[in-house]
Amino acid sequence: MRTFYSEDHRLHFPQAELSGGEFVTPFERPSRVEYVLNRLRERGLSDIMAPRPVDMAPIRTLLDPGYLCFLETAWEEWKREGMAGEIIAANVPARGMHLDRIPTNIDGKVGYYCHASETAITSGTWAAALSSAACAQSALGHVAAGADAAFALCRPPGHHATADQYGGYCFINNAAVVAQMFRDKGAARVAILDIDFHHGNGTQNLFYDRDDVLFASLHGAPQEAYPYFLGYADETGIGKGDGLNLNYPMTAGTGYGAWAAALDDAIGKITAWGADALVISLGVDAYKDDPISFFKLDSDDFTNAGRRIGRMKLPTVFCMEGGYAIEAVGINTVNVLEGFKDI
Ligand code: OKS
Ligand code: ZN
Repeated sequence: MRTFYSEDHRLHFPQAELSGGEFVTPFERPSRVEYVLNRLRERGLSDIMAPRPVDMAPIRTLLDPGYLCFLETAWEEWKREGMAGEIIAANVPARGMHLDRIPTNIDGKVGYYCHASETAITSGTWAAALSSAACAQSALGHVAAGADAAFALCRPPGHHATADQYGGYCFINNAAVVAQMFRDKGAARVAILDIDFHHGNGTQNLFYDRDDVLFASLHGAPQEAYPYFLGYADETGIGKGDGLNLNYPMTAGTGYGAWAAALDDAIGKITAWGADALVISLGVDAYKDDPISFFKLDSDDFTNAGRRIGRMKLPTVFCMEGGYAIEAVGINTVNVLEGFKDI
């Protein structure tokens, strides 16, 4: 299986993440990718290529123009305003306020376009987010040209990003862009299966009312886990998208038995629906030692999950999402890919 990877991910490396009331070195850091690359090579998956330049057209189809313009210019405006540090949202529109009037001041705009303040923007964030999307797009191109599957080693990740909000370390929803491009290239029904520990709120939002893209997500229950305000089982889609949003929230301590049962249920529904292409939001933070998550999967369980996904025999694009148990991120990610190939 070919991997698409860009060194430009390094351009996004904030000094700080707001966590537990302290500034800490971000969990989502450049070295995560090095562990995945090393493991790919160690296992002989050394077909690793740089992506082609990003294609803005499908990104513009899916995302809000004001949001894209904000991401492109935020750092410049922030500096022009004399702000000393990295961009961190401090004021977001809350209950009882205007949710749709965009401030002109950059500090206000940051709040408008952000849904979670742990995520900082720096000078290189936009370039890195574009390089991440480019990896996803090239992986899609490889599969559209006839490969069974491809792996986009995306960084920063994407599944929390909506049409007009960043957060949860995500800026551009790479998996959503791939799904849209599968559609544009003629796939009638595209399924996105999100096995990251966190609910893919951005992906859910983007396709909630659509009948051409099914979204299924296995995640920590929103009462207990970020993103807290979305991801309940009764969110099933709306209008013609009704029935095509499948959430599997699970409680703290969930192990592979219950998790795999949810995975099999999702796979069964994707198959019954008749998907003809598949996008996997591949986070490995369901791992037992992940520092910010609470499921109990072992490394071997990721191989098994990959096997189950492979049995669908669909053209598949894997997009890297989360996973922060740094020593194990490479092993767990590559285990999914190897299980998939194995079937
Ligand atoms: C809040 C924790 C923020 C978690 C962001 C989750 C990022 C992730 N202190 N998403 O899949 O891994
Ligand atoms: Zn995650």
